[in-house]
Amino acid sequence: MGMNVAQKLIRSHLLEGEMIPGKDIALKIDQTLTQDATGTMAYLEFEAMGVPRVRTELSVAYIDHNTLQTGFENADDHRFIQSCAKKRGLRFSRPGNGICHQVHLERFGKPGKTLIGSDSHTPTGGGIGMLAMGAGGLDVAVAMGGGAYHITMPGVTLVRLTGALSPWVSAKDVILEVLRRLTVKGGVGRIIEYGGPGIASLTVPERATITNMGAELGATTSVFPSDDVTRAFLKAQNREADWTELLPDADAAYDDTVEIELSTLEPLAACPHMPDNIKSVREIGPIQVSQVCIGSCTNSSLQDLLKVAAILKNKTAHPDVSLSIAPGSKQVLTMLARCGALADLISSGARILEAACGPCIGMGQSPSSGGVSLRSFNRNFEGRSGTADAQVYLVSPETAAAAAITGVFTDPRELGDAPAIRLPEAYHIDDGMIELPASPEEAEGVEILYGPNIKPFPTSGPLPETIKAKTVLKVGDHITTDHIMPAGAKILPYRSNIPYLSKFCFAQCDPDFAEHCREAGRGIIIGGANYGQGSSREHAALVPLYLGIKAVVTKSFARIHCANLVNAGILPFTFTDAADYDKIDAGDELALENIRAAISKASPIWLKNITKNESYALSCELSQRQREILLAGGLLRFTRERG
Ligand code: MIC
Ligand code: SF4
Repeated sequence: MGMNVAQKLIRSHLLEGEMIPGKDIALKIDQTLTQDATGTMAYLEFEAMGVPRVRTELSVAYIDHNTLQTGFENADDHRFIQSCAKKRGLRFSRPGNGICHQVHLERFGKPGKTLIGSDSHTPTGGGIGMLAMGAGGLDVAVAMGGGAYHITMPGVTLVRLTGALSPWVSAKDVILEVLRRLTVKGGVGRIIEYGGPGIASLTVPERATITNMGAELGATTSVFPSDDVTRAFLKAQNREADWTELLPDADAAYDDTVEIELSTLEPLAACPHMPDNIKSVREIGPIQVSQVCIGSCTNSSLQDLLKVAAILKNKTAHPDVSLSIAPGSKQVLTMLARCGALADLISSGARILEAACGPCIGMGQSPSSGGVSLRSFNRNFEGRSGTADAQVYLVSPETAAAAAITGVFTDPRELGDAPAIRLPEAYHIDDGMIELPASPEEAEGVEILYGPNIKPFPTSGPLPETIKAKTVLKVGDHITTDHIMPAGAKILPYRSNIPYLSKFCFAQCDPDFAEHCREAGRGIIIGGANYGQGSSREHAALVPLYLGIKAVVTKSFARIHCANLVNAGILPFTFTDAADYDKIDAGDELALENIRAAISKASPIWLKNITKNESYALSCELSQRQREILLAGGLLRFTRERG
């Protein structure tokens, strides 16, 4: 039987395992990327591994998240990452050069290659036929050292596109429609592959919007074939030599199929506070808007911002709307400036931000109290914007720009003719902000520059025989990593200072969580379904580890967070019978007995509730390697022991 694109990418990188959905597989990783909010930890871990130089085809360290410098911390972290990159053989994308996913797509991504990145939106690279996946910092550090990346072989869902988008309807509306149908956990254990005659009408930036926000489905990744559209994009980036064709076989099979006729789509929005809470803009009606933010790795391409500039041309943002625009990269910003579109944006009153993540991660532009903010971003989790009671809607750049003019939610189709945008035959190429590493000889003399904000990170010891601990927290379904370890301008500067970060752990769910953990000495967390969705930040595992969390027992986990827990040495179990979740209360004394033996022999595991004198069967869907990692006390110890 023929193969689909996802299977071809996996087959060509398979180091261990069988390509049977659900089985553990090990993949060779060609490229890695990090950003600064997760990168400091990834490089500290890489240093702890003692590997002198990266062993990938290409590794890039980007600075794009922590760009607001209200103290020395972020600047010190940038300098630390820059010195690591220089010494260890990575390219360094300087602050101002753009958002990692946008720049990687423009300048480095290659069809047919594998990429892992310490950021959950790494699947953006799937827009040009890469197998690009988000991972925890330690997994990226291991891959930089030449190690394999271990995942569960996913099933492959085909999203078959037919027809073409109507005017004013865009790629963002396609992924919002997929989210509406599949929900934020519908992609778990799957790769979402796009195909069908409709894909020919989608440009690479449009495809990248779709694969980028596929992260919100919980999918392992999303991918488009590499075809003539991909070739044209790479040619315009002066990289035609990087193109290879990658198409599904004519008789390729898929585990399931979703059909979308593009012409039937209309402008959509993800309503507060989940990316799958989808309504049509029409249905939402003309509610008042106080802020519009355009940008983020989902919608900050030249194509997006040319459209926005055309919509805003000769208009002024509504007096009640604060409009900000963050271009995705220096390339995008330079080209907007050269063609005059930047002047149109500036004259409209848009507050032009640097080419970085900015408001998407709460680095500034927090909305007013209770404010309605329309954003072209990918996540609208409660509080993520920095304003606890803000109402954040995720929309296309077109819908965002329409509201910026009218001051209310507006279906952009009411604005008349849609702007006609032509993509350039050739992008402006200037890689001057990418610093090359030192040669192996020169590298010896390069010093790694640690700032005073960099503190040692916690590690766990070998797994004990028995764990007795209190339920220090019980939470419901869909807990995101933003709940576990919030981000934002005030906290992000401490991503290399776990003791300080620990004060904010779970603050939204229980403001005294850190205090309770300290009093209890050690603890177990009880969670609902899809626990740990969202970001790849391993801080959501390292901080709980620091606070003494030994196990997390849930109805189900999000993929990357579950792997991060194992890497940190925290036990991730699920209830065999989800109804047992209801039987445990916060404060209950729990015990896991003979747990070492159970993990090593893969024998049944029971959670004893000492307070209630009950026991519950637990499931442990871990690979043999993950069991060994847990026995060793985390991936770092495991890697050191195995060399
Ligand atoms: C995000 O969008 O939540 C982030 C910030 O990019 C994270 C990474 C991080 O927490 O640093 C992600 O998506 O992985
Ligand atoms: Fe940056 Fe936002 Fe993209 Fe995360 S989702 S990488 S914070 S732009």
